[in-house]
Amino acid sequence: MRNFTCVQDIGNLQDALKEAFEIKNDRFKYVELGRNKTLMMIFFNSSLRTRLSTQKAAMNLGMNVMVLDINQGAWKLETEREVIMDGDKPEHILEAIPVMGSYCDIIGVRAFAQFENRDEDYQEMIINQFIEHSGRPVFSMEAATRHPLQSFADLITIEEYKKTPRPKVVLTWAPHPRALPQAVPNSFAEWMNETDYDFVITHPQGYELDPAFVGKAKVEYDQMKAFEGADFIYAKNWAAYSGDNYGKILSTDRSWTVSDRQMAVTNNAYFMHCLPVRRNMIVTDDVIESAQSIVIPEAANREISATVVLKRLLEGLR
Ligand code: AN0
Ligand code: CP
Repeated sequence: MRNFTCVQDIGNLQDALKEAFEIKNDRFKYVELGRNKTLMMIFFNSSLRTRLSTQKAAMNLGMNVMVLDINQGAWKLETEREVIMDGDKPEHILEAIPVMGSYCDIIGVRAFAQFENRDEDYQEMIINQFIEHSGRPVFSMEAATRHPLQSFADLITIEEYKKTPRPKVVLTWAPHPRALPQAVPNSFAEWMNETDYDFVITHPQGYELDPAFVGKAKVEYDQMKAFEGADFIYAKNWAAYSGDNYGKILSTDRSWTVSDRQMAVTNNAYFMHCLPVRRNMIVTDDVIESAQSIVIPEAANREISATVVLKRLLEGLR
């Protein structure tokens, strides 16, 4: 594998899952693969899980790791060409990227949607500049439109917990006080659409995702109807995608907060969320603390998805 930014990069999902369970069973199996190889993780945005699980994955593979938080200690980076750099940004990303590439073998990038210009976000300008100019394999640690390490961990988790071959999986919008990117729901939909699960998306009017990600998923605007008979509930907030509303909060309706009321109509569904989660906005204390909540094992599987991805990127170096 050369880069990892979307579901297509991982190829056959059954093979990827097989590898994930092999690694989960013996996470140091490939500890020689990364000897004297250096991972560089570049964060334009905050992180707890991605930072720790990806570093742990690199350690499982015997790699060395360097981490840079662009907004804490590095020079602020200009990202546009032809800008007269007389403002607050002392360095251009077009120099910074090849310099960073010269110190490492593989680069992970976290760069969220900026919500200034939908086309720029959906063209994945930042991560694509890394792919083009670093000379290294690049993987997404959540880019503007996708979070594939999360979605891969979500898939692993569903495979571990499912009780039927074709579970009903429901992605539900839930309220949040800040505008959040569509990367997690887009990516989750993209991965779910590659499975044969019964996959449903529910959200209020106006929160339609990019049709390219919705794909063959069923969209149901009535949250209670969507939850009926569900085996997995995957909650997430996102800001609007459509037209002039791009990046806007259109609703904070707390009747969409996942509570016992909605969980009661499911098939004793498991509750999932990528975390970090705001309690009593996205989900009630009772639901997230219930026996059906699998948010912690889901987060733990981030180490596994990252180990598989780094292993494949390392294999691609040879
Ligand atoms: C981010 C998001 O919604 O994309 C990261 C989630 C993994 N969440 C927040 O910024 C709260
Ligand atoms: N789920 C996830 O990516 O968490 P962090 O933002 O803490 O990395």
